[in-house]
Amino acid sequence: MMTLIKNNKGFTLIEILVALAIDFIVLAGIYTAFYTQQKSHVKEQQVVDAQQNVRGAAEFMAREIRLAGMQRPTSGVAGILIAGPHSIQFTMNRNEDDDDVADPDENIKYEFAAGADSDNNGIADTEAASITRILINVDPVNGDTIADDIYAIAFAYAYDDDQDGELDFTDAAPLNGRLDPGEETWAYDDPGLAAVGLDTDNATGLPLPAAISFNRIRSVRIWILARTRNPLREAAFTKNFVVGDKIVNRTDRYRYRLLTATVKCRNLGI
Ligand SMILES: [Ca+2]
Ligand SMILES: [Ca+2]
Ligand SMILES: [Ca+2]
Ligand SMILES: [Ca+2]
Repeated sequence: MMTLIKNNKGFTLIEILVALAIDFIVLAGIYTAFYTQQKSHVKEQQVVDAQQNVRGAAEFMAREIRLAGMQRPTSGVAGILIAGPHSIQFTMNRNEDDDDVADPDENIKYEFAAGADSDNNGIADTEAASITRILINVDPVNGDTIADDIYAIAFAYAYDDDQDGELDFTDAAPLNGRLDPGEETWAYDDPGLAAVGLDTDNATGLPLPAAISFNRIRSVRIWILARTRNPLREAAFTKNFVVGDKIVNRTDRYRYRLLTATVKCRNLGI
């Protein structure tokens, strides 16, 4: 008679351990894949945040700077009041029922938050700071934050000093080959030079032959360099950015986003 020999001993301890070990390896694999994906997702999100942060700020500033000089009042001046390399202040009359630039949002200044750039070089002293929108008619010192995690900021200004309706450009001597002939000249008012007016060439850092009155400004260029909130790279990485008249060199683990915008000030020069 044939006896069906059945192994009814169940699993041995070794078999159970092997099975558990395999389960563990599989689970660890799944977890690692998930964790890596999650980590890269978080990193990507921070880069996107930095990008949106800087783009939002630049668009907001550009929209408002475009209004500089709108509806000039018969008394007082509307236009650009400060044309600095790292700050800008301008006025406009937003409401048609008065003739002034005295309303809360008619005199605006953009710059790093108070105390964030005490050596005034356009780079946040603590490597990242916020940009502030100051409503001068409300509080000439403190304003609202429009962007965080900003590493550097710069402004430059193109002008029509000969008033022929075109931006003045460099033609005969294109600044030692640094500019193409016919390229407009970008300049700013260097606080270190006594003249009030555009007195320094943005491309060379050299003084202009004569200071140019702010009311000849026709365009504004903005540079904003933002960085991610946290260091995201595995190892330090070197990169260079042109921010206004500066070349900013960074070697660190952060990711950066540089945004530039050129604003035609339609209300200036009319
Ligand atoms: Ca007004
Ligand atoms: Ca600084
Ligand atoms: Ca011109
Ligand atoms: Ca000056």
